[in-house]
Amino acid sequence: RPARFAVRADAAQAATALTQDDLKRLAAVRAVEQVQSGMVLGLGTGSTAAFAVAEIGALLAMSLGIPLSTLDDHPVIDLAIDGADEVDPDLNLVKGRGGALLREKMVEAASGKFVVVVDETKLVTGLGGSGLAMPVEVVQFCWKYNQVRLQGLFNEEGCEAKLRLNEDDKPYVTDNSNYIVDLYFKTPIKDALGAGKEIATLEGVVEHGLFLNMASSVIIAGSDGVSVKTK
Ligand code: ABF
Repeated sequence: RPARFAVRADAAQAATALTQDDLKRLAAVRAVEQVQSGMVLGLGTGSTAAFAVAEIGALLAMSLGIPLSTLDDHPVIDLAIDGADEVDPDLNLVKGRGGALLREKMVEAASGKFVVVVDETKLVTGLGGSGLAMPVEVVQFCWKYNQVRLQGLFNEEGCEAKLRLNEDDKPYVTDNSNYIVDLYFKTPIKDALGAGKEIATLEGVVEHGLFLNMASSVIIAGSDGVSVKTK
């Protein structure tokens, strides 16, 4: 007789084993619950923010889609939703591994509320602690000079400053026609606020990826569910 039921030994596991993309989508969907009719939104880049954009698109699909604007026309944004590369316990962030740090910082600084959406892999005990890049956008002119100066600021943290390259070994160029010097720390940055200030004093530095005291809340999706941290 043909079987009427199939019991799969891995069924329970299959139901709970969420992929990293599932987690990103969960965090993004939770953030979009804060979107209200008539709001001006700031939308970031990256795969997690893309889930938020898709969700908002789905909400608006019955009408006209999302009308796009600029800070010139809408200098005040109600709510920004964006991903991050690192989140520390005080909700300070490293952003910009995707290369869009300048525009993201402009949009998020203009937003009344900035909600960060991440999966749990982005949590660090201190910024720079993931061992991955903390980007600094610099003008192309004499970029090596600034690479050396940036590395010099963080000798104690064992920092290595590298020009970001494309796969063809040519420099990565940002959407504002600048270069990126990525800082790799061996230990977390001791004083992120001080570090941000020092980096910003270097002539030729356009922006850095430390987003400090900017996030209103962080939505974290992990294997235990979705949690929200608010300052
Ligand atoms: C943007 O996308 C960037 O600031 C950050 O570098 C990146 C995070 O991407 P993902 O959500 O794909 O990890 O938020």
